[in-house]
Amino acid sequence: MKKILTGLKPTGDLTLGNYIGAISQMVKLQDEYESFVFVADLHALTTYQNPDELRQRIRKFIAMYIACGIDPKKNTIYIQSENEYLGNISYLLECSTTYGEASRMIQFKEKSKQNANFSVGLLTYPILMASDILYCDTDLVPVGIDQKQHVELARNIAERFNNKYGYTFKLPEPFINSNGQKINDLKYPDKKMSKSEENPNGVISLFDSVEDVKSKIKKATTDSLNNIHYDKENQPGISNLLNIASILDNASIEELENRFKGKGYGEFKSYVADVVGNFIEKIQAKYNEIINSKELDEILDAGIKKSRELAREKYELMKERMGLIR
Ligand code: ATP
Ligand code: LTN
Repeated sequence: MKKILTGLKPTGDLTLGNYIGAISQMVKLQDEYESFVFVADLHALTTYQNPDELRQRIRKFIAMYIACGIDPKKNTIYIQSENEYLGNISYLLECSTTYGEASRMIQFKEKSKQNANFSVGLLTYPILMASDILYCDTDLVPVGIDQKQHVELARNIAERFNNKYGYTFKLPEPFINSNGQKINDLKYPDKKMSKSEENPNGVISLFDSVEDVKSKIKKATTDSLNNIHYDKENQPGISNLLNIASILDNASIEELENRFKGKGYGEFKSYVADVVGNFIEKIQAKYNEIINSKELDEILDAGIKKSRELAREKYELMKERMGLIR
């Protein structure tokens, strides 16, 4: 059976963008693939995280994954930092990655510009991500479009390692949701909806109250064309809302355009607010059932056991291939 894997970093509360870009794709594919989902807590540390908040957020992530439909019976669910082999694998992969390659990553270029005191971890971040992907022979990596370049780097590193040392890694591929690709901020619809965004008005957190969600959608930035039409260039706000509703309500964009032909933005926004509100209500009910359950720890124990075994095997193989044996 082929394998899929994805991780999300606990730098803030999970957003609707995270759900659409990564989590919902895993839910869709979990019946056909052997699936791995984790909390990328090591990746969160490239910027300072308050330790108490981080600890709580990690558990919330796991419970929310399950509430969103990630089935613990079909997925290996774990916390990245509990697998100590990943850091070791990462160092060995760093030695097969050039500085030029790492510093050309778009995310590194953007984030290093935002903060002159960026950590070295920001540069090596995609190589740790390559370890996450390569240690268990992942075939497909469901991610949002912003992570595509990192998955491609993982593939290049794997290929180079295989050429130097003999076949060790399967070559992974990114899997991008062709429909939504990227959910944008409701206030600034040219910008990605992001969990570490400081202004909460344009971001739908999966933990927002239903009232807040509806109010944010009703206040979303639109345009003055008064036409419910998918046109990312000229109508980015309306296109974003069409994307969101289309995915959550399982309707095509064309279907929605036809349904709201000649209708006003107020009516359309009310519809989108109901769709998202119902979704949030449903997942939060499930989340509240599991967040304090013992079952959550059992799931994590089983998940990390399997993940560590696979990582240990791959680490030993890498060492052998590289001459790190007695
Ligand atoms: P940060 O604000 O800290 O950069 P983020 O909200 O961008 O966080 P990540 O943890 O970097 O989230 O991303 C987790 C997954 O969710 C990745 O696969 C990413 O591509 C996807 N994702 C994040 N935001 C969006 C979005 N707005 N639309 C679609 N996919 C998204
Ligand atoms: N960098 C990713 C999180 C992440 C990831 C991974 C995603 C870490 N390791 C492996 C897919 C596969 C992000 O979304 N910011």
